[in-house]
Amino acid sequence: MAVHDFEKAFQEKIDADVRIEPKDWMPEKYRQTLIRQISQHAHSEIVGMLPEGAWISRAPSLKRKQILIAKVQDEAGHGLYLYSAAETLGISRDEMIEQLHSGKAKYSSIFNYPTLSWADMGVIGWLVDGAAIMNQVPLCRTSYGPYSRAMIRVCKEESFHQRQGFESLLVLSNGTEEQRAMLQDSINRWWWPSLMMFGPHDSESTNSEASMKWKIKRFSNDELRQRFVDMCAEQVKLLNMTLPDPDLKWNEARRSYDFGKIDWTEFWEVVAGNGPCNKERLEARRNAWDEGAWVREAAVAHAQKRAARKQASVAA
Ligand code: BYC
Repeated sequence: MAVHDFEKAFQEKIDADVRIEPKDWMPEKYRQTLIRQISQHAHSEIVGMLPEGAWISRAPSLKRKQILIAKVQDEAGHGLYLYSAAETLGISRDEMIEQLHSGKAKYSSIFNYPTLSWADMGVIGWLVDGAAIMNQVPLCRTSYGPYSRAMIRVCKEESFHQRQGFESLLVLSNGTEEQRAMLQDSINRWWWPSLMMFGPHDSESTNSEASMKWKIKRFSNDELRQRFVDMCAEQVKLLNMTLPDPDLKWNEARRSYDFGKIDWTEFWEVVAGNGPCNKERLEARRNAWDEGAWVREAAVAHAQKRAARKQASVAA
């Protein structure tokens, strides 16, 4: 078959919602797009552990500390499922990590903002995990089999994360004046960066056209962002708080909320590595990698010893 015929057969499979599996033929650009998106997603999970990890030792009670530890561990697990899914496309884990550490691979802009108060833990659960779920539920039906299967498990855990976040905010919202002020301040700081998680406007989204054709993405950045705004504009009322957007207004004709302009200059600055915590985050990841070298070496030595012992017992 000529390449053109392979491409045609590939697109027909996608159109018929048949999953693409690792050994199936796929266009090189499809493979590269998936490696880019899945590895960036994996890096986001791993870097995403840092802002929350900073509050484990400062959680206000044993119960909250246990929940936070479990959540951060879940995120490590998500990173691992996703690195494994990306490896099925022919890139090694070491290469992906190297791309993160050298700054070649991106990770979500949201994790370059600092966590300044305890309320940030709940607000990250509500807004950041909420945005993540909005974006990731459609990925459970993405066209690449290993990615879609990883996302099913990730989404189940993410929805629990979101609920625990909102529950902790309900407690704060019924607390003292000081706690309510801390909560409002946290919402004010996280709202706009959460909207940026969905990526640039559709008109600026360079990867969307191909990703939609290949059903890697099933909804556009702006569609998902709008759904998120509509959801949060209602939920914030339950907290008796406000979203920091004077232009947020219900539009009866569209049956959606209108909202204000996103500061895209800030977004691109953060993506380019100039956000408040970019340097700190990458340094933390590089240090963790270097300090963990002995663990990786010990694991390899142990595996080799076991393999040699097994071979010796088979030969005997
Ligand atoms: N931050 O063409 P576009 C989590 C880049 S983990 C940084 O629309 P695409 C969580 C984009 O990469 C959250 N960069 O791209 C973890 C592209 O540049 P390149 C992560 C961004 O891929 C722990 C350029 O801008 N979620 O939720 O079609 C605790 C143009 O964009 C961002 C995922 O990774 C951004 N926000 O669409 C709690 C989900 N947005 O690569 C929570 C999977 C865009 O061409 N990923 N860029 O140089 C996706 O669904 C898609 O990749 C995106 C972007 C919707 C994010």
